[in-house]
Amino acid sequence: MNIIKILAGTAGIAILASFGAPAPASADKLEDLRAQGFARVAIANEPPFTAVGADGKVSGAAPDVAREIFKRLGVADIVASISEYGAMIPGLQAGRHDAVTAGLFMKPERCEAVAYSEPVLCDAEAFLLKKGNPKGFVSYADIANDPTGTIGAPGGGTEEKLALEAGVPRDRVIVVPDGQSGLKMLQDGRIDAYSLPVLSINDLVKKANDPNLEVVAPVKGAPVYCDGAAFKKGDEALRDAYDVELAKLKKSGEFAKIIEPYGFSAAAAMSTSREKLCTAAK
Ligand code: 6CS
Repeated sequence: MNIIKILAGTAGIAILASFGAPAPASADKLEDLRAQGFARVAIANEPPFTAVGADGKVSGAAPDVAREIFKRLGVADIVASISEYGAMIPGLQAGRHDAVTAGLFMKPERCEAVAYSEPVLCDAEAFLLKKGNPKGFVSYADIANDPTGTIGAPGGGTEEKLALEAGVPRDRVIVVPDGQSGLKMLQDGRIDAYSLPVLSINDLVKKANDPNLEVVAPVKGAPVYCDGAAFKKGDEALRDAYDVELAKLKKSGEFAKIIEPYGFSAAAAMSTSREKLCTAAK
């Protein structure tokens, strides 16, 4: 089968155009992926978790770990498509992705919907605010308690859920499609706070070159989350094979070499487990 990866537009979204019928699905998903020659992964384009360059090159800690593991499993490459967090699990369940490798944090309700690998990337939550933090927001509850407070967060993302659970009314939680949009909305005063994981916010600030920004990290009362690669329920054999290679990477020190240059802690991921994260208090 002749596969061509077509880079569409400036978004650099790697779109797969396959010529010839895809390998027929078999009972062995890993064999299917080996025959296909690549694994289709969902990402968000939120550095340093995931990133797509102007040339379409996919990087970021999550895809870099996934690429290495799939290679060791005999799957030559990954082909990424950008998705909103809230659409990743439905896309996986609908067969549009073979895995989600995007920093999709493990939480009990997600663990019921997908088959997660063991932990990969851990991070706390942050607020991006105007310099001086004019409304004094350090927690999601602060925003809920201020009737004028507004917060931007990814659609279907953890920060959106944390804001709603803290009591911020739906009309004051603004869905933001990506980091650059969130930064602009904050700079233009359309939101009071923009919430993403700490490393994502720090990456935005580093690139913004704007002295009128301030970061609150960690957000008071919000847990540290960890992601894993997410597989479709039913693909547990593939997930287990992935975990075997992930464990080898962790043990050899290669896992740290991949993720720590991005700012992530290998020790943080290795100090917890899927079981702990999937049974954590809701
Ligand atoms: O898993 C999530 O929902 C969150 N994960 C990341 C890496 N960024 C924002 C998103 O809400």
